[in-house]
Amino acid sequence: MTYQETQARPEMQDAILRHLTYTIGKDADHATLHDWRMALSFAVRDRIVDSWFASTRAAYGAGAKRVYYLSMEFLIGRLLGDALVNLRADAEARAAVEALGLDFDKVLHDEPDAALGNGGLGRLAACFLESLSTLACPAMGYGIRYEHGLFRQSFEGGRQVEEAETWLQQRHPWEFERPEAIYPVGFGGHVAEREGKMVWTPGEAVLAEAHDTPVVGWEGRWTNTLRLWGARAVDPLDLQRFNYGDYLGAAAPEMLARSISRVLYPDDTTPAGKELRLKQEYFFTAASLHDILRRFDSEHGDIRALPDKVAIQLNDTHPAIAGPELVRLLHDERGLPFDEAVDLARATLNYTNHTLLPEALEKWPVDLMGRLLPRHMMLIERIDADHAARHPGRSVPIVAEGEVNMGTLSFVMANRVNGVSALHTELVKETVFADLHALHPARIVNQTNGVTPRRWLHACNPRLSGIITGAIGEAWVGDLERLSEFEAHLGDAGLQEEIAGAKRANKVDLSNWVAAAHGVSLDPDAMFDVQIKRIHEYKRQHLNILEAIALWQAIRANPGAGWTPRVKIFGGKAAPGYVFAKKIIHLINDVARVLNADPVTSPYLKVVFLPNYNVTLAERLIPAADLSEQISTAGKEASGTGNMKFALNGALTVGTLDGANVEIRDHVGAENFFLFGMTAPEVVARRGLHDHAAQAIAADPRLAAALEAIEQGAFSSDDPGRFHDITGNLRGPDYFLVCSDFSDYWRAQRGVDAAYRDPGRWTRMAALNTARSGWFSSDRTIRGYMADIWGAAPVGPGA
Ligand code: Z2T
Repeated sequence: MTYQETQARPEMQDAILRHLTYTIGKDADHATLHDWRMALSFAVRDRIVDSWFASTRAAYGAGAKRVYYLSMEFLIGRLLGDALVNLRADAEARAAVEALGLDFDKVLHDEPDAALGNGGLGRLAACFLESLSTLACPAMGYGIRYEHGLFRQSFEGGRQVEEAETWLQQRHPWEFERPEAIYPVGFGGHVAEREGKMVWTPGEAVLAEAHDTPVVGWEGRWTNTLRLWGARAVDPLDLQRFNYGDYLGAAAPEMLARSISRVLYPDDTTPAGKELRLKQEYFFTAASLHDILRRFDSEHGDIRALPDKVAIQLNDTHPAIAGPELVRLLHDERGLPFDEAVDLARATLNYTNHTLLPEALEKWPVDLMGRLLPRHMMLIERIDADHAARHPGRSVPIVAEGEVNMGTLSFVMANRVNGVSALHTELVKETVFADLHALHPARIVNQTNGVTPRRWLHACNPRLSGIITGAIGEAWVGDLERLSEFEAHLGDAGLQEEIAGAKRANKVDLSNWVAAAHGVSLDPDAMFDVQIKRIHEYKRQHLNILEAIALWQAIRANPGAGWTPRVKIFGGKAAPGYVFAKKIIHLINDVARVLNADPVTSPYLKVVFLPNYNVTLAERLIPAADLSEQISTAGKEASGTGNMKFALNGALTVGTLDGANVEIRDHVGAENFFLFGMTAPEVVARRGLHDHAAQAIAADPRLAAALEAIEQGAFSSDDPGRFHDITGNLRGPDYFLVCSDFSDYWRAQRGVDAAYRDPGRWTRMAALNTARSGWFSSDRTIRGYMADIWGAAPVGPGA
């Protein structure tokens, strides 16, 4: 049947067939799953575009203040399902796709997962974009259109293997190329004084080309733009070389230019320190600021109004070069006096800090900065001298020991600096920025992270979402604090049964998927205990696996003791250069192999490490989780956001008083949270004991036996010494205090077991976690940024 032959059909079905025919150029009889997914995506995109234009017009019409979110990372995941949910068109689309004879879920799962980020920082940026649209705040995200996002992970013999990720290999239906928004970005060259003005003549230039993705908010009321820059050569082909027959050399300029947006650096909390990385940072920051000023100029006359009409958020220090670049644009290019340029830039810029790990704070060698960005290096030195002059004897240097401290630069150039949880913000004031905080006591503010409830409850957990809506109506989806109304219904035994049934069905779904995708069978009646996040010593996946080993030994010693069946599920990637983290992955996989093959213990304890953890896998795991592992060394996890997603979906947390765990526990109630471990000040004190690990091991025979089992090769009989680096570290420096927190973790986990053995009690606690997690919506976070940092207001009609 051809498009032309058919008669009237429902609108969505018609739109899908129209796009299949005229956009994809395929006949329904020969269309592949991919063709259908494209056709549906284009049909959905059409509807978003209507809302997009209306929003753009409304923002211009109101002369509204714009918010710009500059981020090296946007961990978006899939877009189709989310867009359908936000447009309230998911049921309609399902019906249309099924009427065309297709499996709707298969079509959705055909979409690649856009992983233009490492972890929490990038996923937070994606949640913020969705909330900015939901709240009708005129905003734009700016980032890099990486050709290759975060690497794909697989395991070979238990070891992590990395492969390039290729999300752009297929046509990407969500973006619009903007050939009219192309800016040159310069590097290198020299600076000369001409008629009293400093003029930078770059030695090379690349083009930044805009690619726009509309981001639709809840109910399609408002749509903002994510603008990602791709790098291209100014002259794509060196004709002279081409004419000499040097075809490879002729394409070299294009290859070199494109390398800037080729690949996402896979390091999460440690800076890459590579020249290409600094180029990426300047590339997207310069293009974004150029674009922002161009838009400002088209709407407003006087550049002095910039801070009234523009608020720029720097997501960590990655775009910190925005400070000197904005000063350069205002002072060098527009002729404002230096002081005024600095003040205007500072009134416009804000900076979010995402980590306290000292090794994570970006520093660039002065000679590299001076070579790549000579004018910026001069401006940084002048900003530094200026700041020092204003605070004689007390100032904190931006440039010291031959390096530019990007955190200090960001702080000095920001109107507001924010932490991402209450505890983290206090620690920011007391540690990294203590001296700057003393000079600028009003600058640091807190904005505790949040997550979008559309993706992280309503879309990924339709069963629980439906139960909540059945009890309190559906207003909670756009106003998550209304989840508190759910609590009054929890006394209803029928409702509790429904909640337990939904969790159980989610666990069956996950088990079926794990069996099909990985050939591992899980028992949906066992407790699903989940730790999913980047692999890092401070996040302490090794504490979790040590507890698994100790538990295995305890079950073996007394199999009949009434153990609570548990499946420990791990997911997460290690930075390719982080050798210790990769060892932890290997250890977990080796332990899993031995434990799962043990006929005595495996009915009670299994361990699985699912490869290639990403947003899509999180959407499968979180609704099926009973227990959320949030076990970082106190003071090290700035906030965490997975912790919020789990609580919202009715998983109980076993966790330390770290990051936003503190606030989660305050909200859900201490009696509904399994707390263990030292507090942040106790951690600092404990580290002062030179033999803290040895003391802890001597005091806990379970810990001692678990370490000995690893050392004796119980999990690596082919290579008993394989994990000596791990056990040696734990017995020695143990900087993250795995040993010192072990006994209390074990105690808390046995409390978890006891609670799980009482299903009524467990379901009540889980449901209270859901009902009391409304505060963790990223809508609340964005309202906070709008009020306390940006001075931005929503715009009608979305308002
Ligand atoms: C990251 O995901 C985070 C911090 C970073 O510091 C870098 C990356 Cl890629 C430079 C995380 C924090 O570890 C986490 O606690 C927090 O919830 C998240 O950022 C969002 O704020």
